[in-house]
Amino acid sequence: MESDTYKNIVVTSKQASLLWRQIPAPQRGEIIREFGNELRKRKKELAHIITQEARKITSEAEGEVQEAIDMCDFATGLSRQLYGLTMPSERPEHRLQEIWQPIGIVGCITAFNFPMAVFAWNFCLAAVCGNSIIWKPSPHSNKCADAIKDVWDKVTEEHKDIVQILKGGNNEAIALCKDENIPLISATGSTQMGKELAPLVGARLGRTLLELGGNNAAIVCPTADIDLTVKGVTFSACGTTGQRCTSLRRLFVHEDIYSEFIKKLYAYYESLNIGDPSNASSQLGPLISEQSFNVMQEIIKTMRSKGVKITGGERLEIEDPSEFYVKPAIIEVDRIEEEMMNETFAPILYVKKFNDLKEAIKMQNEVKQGLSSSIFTNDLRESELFLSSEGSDCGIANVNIGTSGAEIGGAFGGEKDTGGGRESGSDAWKTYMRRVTATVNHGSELPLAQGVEFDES
Ligand code: UN1
Repeated sequence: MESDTYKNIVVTSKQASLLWRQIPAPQRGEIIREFGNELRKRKKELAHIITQEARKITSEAEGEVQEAIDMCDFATGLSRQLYGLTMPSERPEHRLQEIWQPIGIVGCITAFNFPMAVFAWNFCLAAVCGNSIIWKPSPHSNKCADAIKDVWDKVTEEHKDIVQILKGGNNEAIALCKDENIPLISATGSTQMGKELAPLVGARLGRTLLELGGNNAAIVCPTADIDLTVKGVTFSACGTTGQRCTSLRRLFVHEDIYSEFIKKLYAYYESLNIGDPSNASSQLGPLISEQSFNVMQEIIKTMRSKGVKITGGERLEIEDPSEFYVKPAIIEVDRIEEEMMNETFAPILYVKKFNDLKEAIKMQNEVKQGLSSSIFTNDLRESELFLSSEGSDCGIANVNIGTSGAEIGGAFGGEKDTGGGRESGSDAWKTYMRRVTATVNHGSELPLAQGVEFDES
């Protein structure tokens, strides 16, 4: 894609990054702090836009803006902590150290389901590290992107251009991925999308940070607190109408507690309020599109033909007839079905019995994706096994909470088909910088490393 608009965006972003990177990091942090303060002031207004466009319930939409605010606070703190290590040099009067430098432009591709927070994960780190960002939001969340851009522009006239928005679809994503001006592409979306985009970036030896599909599982052990587990499971399976990459898709329940647990799970599902997401009592809004609904129905149809027990899954015409509200589905299976191996971006929860924890962990890990996982237990040995090298193979492993709803302080991302990237907290910032290893000789001799002799005279 070589349109003038695209070229302009890249040129503007590049120029903006050259100015921005000269600002000392703590001062960049100050500007990000102001961005966070402005988001705080406009939290309800921004959440409302999320609810209107992405159809998230009010509380989750506000939580999403909060996630962006938290990222600003995190980046402000980080602005004084972009530490480089100093290592002892083997040579006298030499210093060996790492210096972290900005990389330039970060290309950021985000999905509809976290239209502000995932941008904030990337932008706050990119910006505190001294980079600019070109953001391609999902076509389903352009208004959210405009609203965020508006907040940023109000915070800084001088550096407003470090945020550029590139609206569009596949072509725009492909253009970013192929563009040698963009050293890092951070992309959130399906595994299929990642597999299409990553080779384009790889072909020019660019860097990718991929946060792709999940197929998250939870294991419920005999000592689990059943009421807590039912709530944790339901929030993870039904929150955001099952449209989080961290949504719970598969549940393995120990046979000793299976019947008590499943009864309570059905009862809790029955009590859920499904309806207009701007209504304070709603817990599930509609699916994002008719296409999502159709995909969900296809899976349910296939599972029905297999004769398994399915509860829910049907459409509810409770509001605007153009929207797709569904009853979240529970599908009880006796064996691992092929459909469970794939991520369906809708509220479908497969439930299966187990009798041996190692077997449950094996089933949990036996999918291609590796994003999030949970165990519900009060047995220390079980939770420690789950967190050990023999346990969950995911990037996120939780004990006694569900698979979704991570805080920003930890690094976020997963293994295998999830793409291996890490965003948000911990040391994820390092992906947004280039590492310079510097050896400084402050003596008057030139000793060579490894004792090499070259010039004897
Ligand atoms: C996503 O669905 O892409 O952990 C991100 C969570 C949220 C982020 C989800 N904090 O569920």
